[in-house]
Amino acid sequence: MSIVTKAIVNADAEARYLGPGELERIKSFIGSGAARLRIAETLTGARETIIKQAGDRLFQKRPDIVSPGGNAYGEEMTATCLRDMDYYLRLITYGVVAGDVTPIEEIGLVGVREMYKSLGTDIGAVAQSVREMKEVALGLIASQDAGEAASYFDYVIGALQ
Ligand SMILES: CCC1=C(C)/C(=C/C2=NC(=C\c3[nH]c(/C=C4\NC(=O)[C@H](C)[C@H]4CC)c(C)c3CCC(=O)O)/C(CCC(=O)O)=C2C)NC1=O
Repeated sequence: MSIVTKAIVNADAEARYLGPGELERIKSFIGSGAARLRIAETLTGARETIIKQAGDRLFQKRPDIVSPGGNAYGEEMTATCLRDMDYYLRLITYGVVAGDVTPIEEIGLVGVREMYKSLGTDIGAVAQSVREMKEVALGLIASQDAGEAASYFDYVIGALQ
């Protein structure tokens, strides 16, 4: 749900007009709209490059992951690892467009700790993969949009620590 819909649902539940705080949040949401759409377009257009380069950087720093006995060892497992990175980048574009991290949390972060634990995946390394995607992405995003873009990556990184 976008923050506009959310505010309307809350206000209507109390049969009241939108309050100053709600209007302020909607104003900020609309004010950042052009930047957020630019960011989402860049991330979407460059998704293959971002995942490929970030994956290379991750496996260079953590060769153990793709070595025999590693969680992403072998072509199929490496592909699954890169797929998870693609999932997180996609969810980040949802958050960017919505101006809200709730979709990222609900789709990709609830229960994720237990899930990776049961898969024997080092969740810290998944966080590192998102950090690498952030670094690559920030190299492609206009500098005036970098802060806004970084905040969504940082949210995911924080939740995966
Ligand atoms: C959109 C929300 C969503 C998420 C997040 C998700 C994650 C997810 N990652 C999985 C597996 C996996 N995830 C990884 C990922 C990695 N291993 C590493 O060491 C690296 C650190 C990392 C890559 C950065 C690997 C290697 C597997 C396969 C593990 C196995 O089958 O033993 C699985 C188990 C089922 C499967 O193989 O598809 C799920 C459900 N699925 C979802 O629907």
